[in-house]
Amino acid sequence: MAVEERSAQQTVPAGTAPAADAKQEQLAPYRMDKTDTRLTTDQGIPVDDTDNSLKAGPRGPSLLEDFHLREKIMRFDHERIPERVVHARGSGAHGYFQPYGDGLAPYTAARFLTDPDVRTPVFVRFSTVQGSRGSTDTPRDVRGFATKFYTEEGNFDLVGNNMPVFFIQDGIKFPDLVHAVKPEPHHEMPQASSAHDTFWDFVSLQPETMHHVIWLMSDRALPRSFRTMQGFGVHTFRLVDAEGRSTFVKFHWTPLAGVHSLIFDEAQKISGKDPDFNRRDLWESIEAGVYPEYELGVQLIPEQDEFAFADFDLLDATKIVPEELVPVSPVGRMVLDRNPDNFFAETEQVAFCVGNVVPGIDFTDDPLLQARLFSYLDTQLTRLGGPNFAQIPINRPVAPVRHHQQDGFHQDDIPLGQANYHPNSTGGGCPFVPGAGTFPEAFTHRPELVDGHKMRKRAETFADHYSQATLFWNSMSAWEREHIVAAYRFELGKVAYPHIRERVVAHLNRIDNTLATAVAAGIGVAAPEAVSVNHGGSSPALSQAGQPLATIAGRRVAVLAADGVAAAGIAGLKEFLEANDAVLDVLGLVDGVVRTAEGGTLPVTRAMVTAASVLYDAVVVPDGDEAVSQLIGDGLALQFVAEAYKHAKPLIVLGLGDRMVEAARLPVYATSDRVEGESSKPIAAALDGVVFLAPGAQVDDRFTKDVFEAIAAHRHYDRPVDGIAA
Ligand code: HDD
Repeated sequence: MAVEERSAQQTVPAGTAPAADAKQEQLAPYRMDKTDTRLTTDQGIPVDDTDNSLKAGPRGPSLLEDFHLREKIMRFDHERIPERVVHARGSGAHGYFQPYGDGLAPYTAARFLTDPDVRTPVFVRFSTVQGSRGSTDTPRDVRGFATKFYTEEGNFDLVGNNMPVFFIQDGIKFPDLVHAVKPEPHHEMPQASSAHDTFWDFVSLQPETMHHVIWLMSDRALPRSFRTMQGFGVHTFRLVDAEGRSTFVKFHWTPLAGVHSLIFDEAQKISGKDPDFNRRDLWESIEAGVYPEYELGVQLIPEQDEFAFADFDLLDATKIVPEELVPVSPVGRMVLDRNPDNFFAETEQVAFCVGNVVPGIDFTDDPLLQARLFSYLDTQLTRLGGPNFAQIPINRPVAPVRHHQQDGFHQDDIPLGQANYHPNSTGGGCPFVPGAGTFPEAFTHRPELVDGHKMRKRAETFADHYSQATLFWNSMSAWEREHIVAAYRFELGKVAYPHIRERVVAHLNRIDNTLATAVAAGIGVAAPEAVSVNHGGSSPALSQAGQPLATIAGRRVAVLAADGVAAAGIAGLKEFLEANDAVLDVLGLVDGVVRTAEGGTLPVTRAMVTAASVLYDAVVVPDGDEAVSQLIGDGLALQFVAEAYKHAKPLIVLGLGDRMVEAARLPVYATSDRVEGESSKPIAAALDGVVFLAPGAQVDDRFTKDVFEAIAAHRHYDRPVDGIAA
């Protein structure tokens, strides 16, 4: 729903005089007048010159009376607001959520979750956590996944992350965690990285972090795209029905494009080549009509099963509820189909709050959640300059707003009448609160008996910090484990203090001895002696291996090109990829066009020097004797192919392009296999995600099927890559 439509629904408080209607014009959001395009000041005064300040003579001093100069510079000086203390870097998108059916009707009174005819507008902001607003998109980090549902009963904010657990159990530790992971206070380094002393010092002294830390060391911390990462509400919430009966719930977002990640070397290179990598991908996908889609799933746990899980406490945010114990049921779909009109007005000014819940959803006593209920409201006071941030268009509910709040910085409303208190008779008693039990739509906190001594104490059911980290480790495929070990080695390799490295290895040993030993071997720490801790359990749902090969939508493919390139194969491939919502960029040695073997020209999307293999999901090596010879002679082109191979990406090799695979010294295709002038592969053959098309062969269904599968798989980690120089 457009901002204009939403704001139009901001109704005047019930009970105000009809004369109020005339005033509503003034309540509309501040808008530039687009009917007259001439420049004015903020006060609407037409401007005659915005390029020269008012001076005493052309070479004379500037004059204080130049109100246009003063206003222009004053506005510029104050353009920045404080960035978010965490999650400062983010990207947003509009869309909608719609339930599949009424399956949740027995559990919740929230209509937006139970009525399949209700399409609820949403705004989602994805973010990194550690870095500043201008930091890179691809550090090893948790990603925020915050969704504002503009429901007819008010705003519901699901402020989650792309990992289902959190570092700490009690919100009182949040400032410590954030201080430790952010750049160190004495020199403000490193930016957007957990690979430093203070982070590892903190986590190794606070072992409840160990489960989340292993997620952070996994590929989950390097999402290929916001379109290909999961989201989790993390805490256990409650669904509440109209009679006040409650069911525990965990919220899950699953991307329909599959769950895919970068590898760390690639992520680091992308930080230099395109620091906006994930932001650009989200923007361009939506512009291209390839809308990111996510399925909302729920794990439902009956109230009486609160203590049914022997190994963990539902109120402990460092734990998951394994899907093997409680399956995730799909309940609806979210589609992101519109980019923001203005980054600052929407993405920067959106204010999420975990406390924004609507009737039908309620909290639990999770001590992490409870602290969040305070923090989000509080932080906006500084960030958005006062208490009226709910009036900013992106934060306004579509539900009507009626209350007695008043004044404060940036009050956009002009409240009418005398009645700014309750109860009143000067305003006809409005807005009023109907008598108890006569206003079923009202949010009613679920009555709950609370009985306990006042104390600062952690429940004993929160005491196990290792079993679920072990579960995660046990559930990983071989390549996922390799990546995890490499990540620990990298991060701890940046830690200067040996005793911190040793302490972390000791914790890892309580997760799994092979993990601890492998990490220790890379960081100069003695291998720890095995202790019997691994319970052997695993949860296949935790692994990213074996994603469904359902789609290649939104994938970016690069074809290298030079004069003499055979255009026919490229044309067939392009048609196939575009029909499947993937993109094919032609990268030339220079910009412009290349001459084709067929005698025509092929436009170059961009010069290779402005691109890099790390920015693509797959690489095509073209056919054409002359073109292949030129590409083989170009170090950048050879590096492009070798690096894509090393990063386990699909390589599509057309005709004589296989000479280039050989020149790049890739192991998949030895010279001896190839008969001079033709490919040894009959028509099309796929090997570890390298797909060949024989010279002169047509792009046919067999070939495109191999291409589809190679790209849909995303990465091919079974390849031997250690010896590749890239
Ligand atoms: Fe938080 C922002 C997610 C624990 C305090 N948090 C923030 C955002 C996300 C999360 C996605 C960015 C929202 C946006 O895009 O504007 N935070 C989480 C999750 C947590 C969590 C999934 C654990 C389950 N957070 C957490 C705790 C506290 C905070 C325990 C404090 C006690 N979080 C904040 C904050 C932020 C924030 C300081 C910074 C900017 C903002 O709220 O609006 O209030």
